Amino acid sequence: MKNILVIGSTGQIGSELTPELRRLYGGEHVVAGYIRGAEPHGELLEGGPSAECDVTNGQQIAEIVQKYHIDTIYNMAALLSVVAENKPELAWKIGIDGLWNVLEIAREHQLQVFTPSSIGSFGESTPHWMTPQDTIQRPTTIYGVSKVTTELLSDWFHVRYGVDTRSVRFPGLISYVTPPGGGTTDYAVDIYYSAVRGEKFVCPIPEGTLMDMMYMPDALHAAISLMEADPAKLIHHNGFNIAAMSFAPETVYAEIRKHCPDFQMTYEVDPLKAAIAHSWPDRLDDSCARAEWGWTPRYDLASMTVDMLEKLSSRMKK
Ligand code: AKB
Repeated sequence: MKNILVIGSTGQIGSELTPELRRLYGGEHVVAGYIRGAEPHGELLEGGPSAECDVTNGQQIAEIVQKYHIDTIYNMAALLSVVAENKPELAWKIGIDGLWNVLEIAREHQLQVFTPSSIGSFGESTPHWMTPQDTIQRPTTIYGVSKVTTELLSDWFHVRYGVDTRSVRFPGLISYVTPPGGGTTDYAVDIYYSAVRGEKFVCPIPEGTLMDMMYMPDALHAAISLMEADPAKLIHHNGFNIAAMSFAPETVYAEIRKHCPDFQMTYEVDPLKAAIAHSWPDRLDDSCARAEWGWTPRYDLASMTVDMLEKLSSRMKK
């Protein structure tokens, strides 16, 4: 039986990943790690053990690993791209110094580690259409620089010390549970909130800008199935391209209007978000993930939109 620590359990992904891991492995086997000021509440607090766990504090992580006999860490602590650009030192401290702490503890205790990478690990010079698994990675954001470093450092700990490190490059993630906050792809979540509230949506990303996106249930499924994958079948370990859908603002707007015909959208482009979005791929080629560990997404834009609108509407009525 696995004993799992989720670092960043109250964040955008952690707040849904932790309950899903508890459902699969049992509540008592999954520790929700949080930082002061972002304590768990409700199901996250009640569904299993929780512990203060600042990724920049190696001693704290080591104590939790020992206390709960942890064998697996999901290291979800990170700043998203726009926030990182405004707080580069903090982004590095959390993303890379924090990762170093996690990997060192993993080396000592031979733990399995998942640390997300992102479409942000690519840059202008990357082929934008059907971006290959192994290609040019010269990002121009600190977020991207830290994600490439995450992939390389995780690979290095695997090759040098045999640590079982694994990761995927997440697209923009869309969910009705915890709002993202500070990413370039956040508009693709915000647009659903505006539609359900009956408000006009002001889009910060220019018309025609394609980016990979994914519904949160598929993202959770990707992380967990990669961690469960047979190591003998893995050629890559870190930075797997995964893809589900790719769209521009006008495409998701048109899809939402099929269900909310009065919904309106205008553009007020944010230059930083537009520049970051422009440097990222339009569509990833995820054939290595499909071949090596059987990755397949369950949601496309149409099925995600039906589910998002239904779930958000019922949450907002409560
Ligand atoms: C962001 O926009 O920063 C993230 C990402 C794609 O990594 N959602």
